[in-house]
Amino acid sequence: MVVTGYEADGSLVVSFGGLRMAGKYHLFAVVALGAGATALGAAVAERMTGAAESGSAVIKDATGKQVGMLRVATSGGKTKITITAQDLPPGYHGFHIHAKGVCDPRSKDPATGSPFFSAGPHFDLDAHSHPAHSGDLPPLLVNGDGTGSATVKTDRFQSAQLFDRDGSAIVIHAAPDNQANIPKRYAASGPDAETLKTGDSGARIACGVITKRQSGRG
Ligand SMILES: [Cu+2]
Repeated sequence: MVVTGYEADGSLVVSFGGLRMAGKYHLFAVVALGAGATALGAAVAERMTGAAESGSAVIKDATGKQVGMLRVATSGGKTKITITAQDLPPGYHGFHIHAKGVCDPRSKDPATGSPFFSAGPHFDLDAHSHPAHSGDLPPLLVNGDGTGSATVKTDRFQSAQLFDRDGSAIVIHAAPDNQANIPKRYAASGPDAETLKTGDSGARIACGVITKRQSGRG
């Protein structure tokens, strides 16, 4: 809502997203009406886009032990991702959203033997390479006591987009993610196909299927 001017008699002229209303408005009523319209507009927009949808995941290692929790929620065009983890090897770990909501530790990558092959490649809404995939995230720092936590906001996807036909999963890797940052003095032709796929994050050590939760229901 914007106060766009004053009539000759001193009453306010206000506009609500293109709707122009002239007349005598008590200033308090105008402010209250404006705030109400803004909140209603945001609620309607979130309902229409599914942006109010949020998700969570229980993250487990290959033995089935829970090693973390993830929350995902979109608001104002950005998706907030919150992870808390424990009982992981200290150091930096590649940390991404993967394309399929299947965390099977017996599903082995035929090339590397890594478990959780079932989670598929990095989640991507287009044909990006690493680290431009929609589901690519900053590496997770695990402390000396095995715990780690991080909160990051991304504008690369909306949480509702994670709940596509085959779902999505969060994966923690054994090695740091180099974000395909390979200086020319190491490789004149730049990062190779393998690095552009995963950032050399190594084996998948933990995985969690991201499941839907509606905002306002806990
Ligand atoms: Cu990954």
